[in-house]
Amino acid sequence: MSMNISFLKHTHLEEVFHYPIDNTPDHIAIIMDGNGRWAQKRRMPRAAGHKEGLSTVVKIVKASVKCKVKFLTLYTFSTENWKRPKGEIEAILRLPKEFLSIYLPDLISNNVRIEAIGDIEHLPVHTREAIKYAIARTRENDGLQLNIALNYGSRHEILDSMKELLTDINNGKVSLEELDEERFSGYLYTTGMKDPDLLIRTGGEKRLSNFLLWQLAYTEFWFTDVLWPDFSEREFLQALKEFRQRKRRYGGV
Ligand code: V0D
Repeated sequence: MSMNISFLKHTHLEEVFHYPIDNTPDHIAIIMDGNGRWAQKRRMPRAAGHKEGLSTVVKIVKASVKCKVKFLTLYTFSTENWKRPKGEIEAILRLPKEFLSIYLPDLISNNVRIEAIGDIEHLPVHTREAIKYAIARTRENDGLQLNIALNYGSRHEILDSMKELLTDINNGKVSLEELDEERFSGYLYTTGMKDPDLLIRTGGEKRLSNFLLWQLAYTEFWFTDVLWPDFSEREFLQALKEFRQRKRRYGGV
């Protein structure tokens, strides 16, 4: 296999860990919590925690490429996050450009496709443009699909879908008889994606926080107290291992 793995070559994880790809979840969703607390513990501004969290994103994207994960959905910014201090919001919304200006070439050469879920139209221009550019530049890629959930809220997504669906029903494009779960799923932001097989939440909380409520109906949940900036390939592979064990157990019944 001759793919350019330039941004992987400094990690020698393949020598340290065994990367089994059987029973690997096709779709992993992650709530990357604990960045602010990580910084506060170090008497640093919360924004420093988000920036450190960006390095973890790089590591986990690399590991996902290696494990042949098909979809990785990262909850980067929720609709509720607008309640935070202005300075912190501004720092967070600079991260896409910061990340992409360094890693977009590597993502392209690793066949990663970037998608956004959520309302990106109401973001600052520099944030929106960086993401739109990355989506356009990676549209033809068919490796890992990296879904960035930003300005995302699940109830809002469901209502949005409902409004579109009702419009189509009013116009006679869809009839009530035809409406089933599959058809409704097609109206969500995750159109065409398989539902997540595994949800990871770091930072110790055990709730969904308005993330993918419909899509997580049958998903395995894996929680850790580790704060997102401290989360590593090791924990990620541990989550995958436990996922495989759960699958094997169900398979045995
Ligand atoms: C902040 C910790 C990657 C959690 C991780 C909404 C919150 C760092 C991206 C990103 C953020 C990656 C690719 C891309 C666009 C964005 C990101 C935000 C915040 C802004 F195309 N991490 N990350 N975007 N955090």
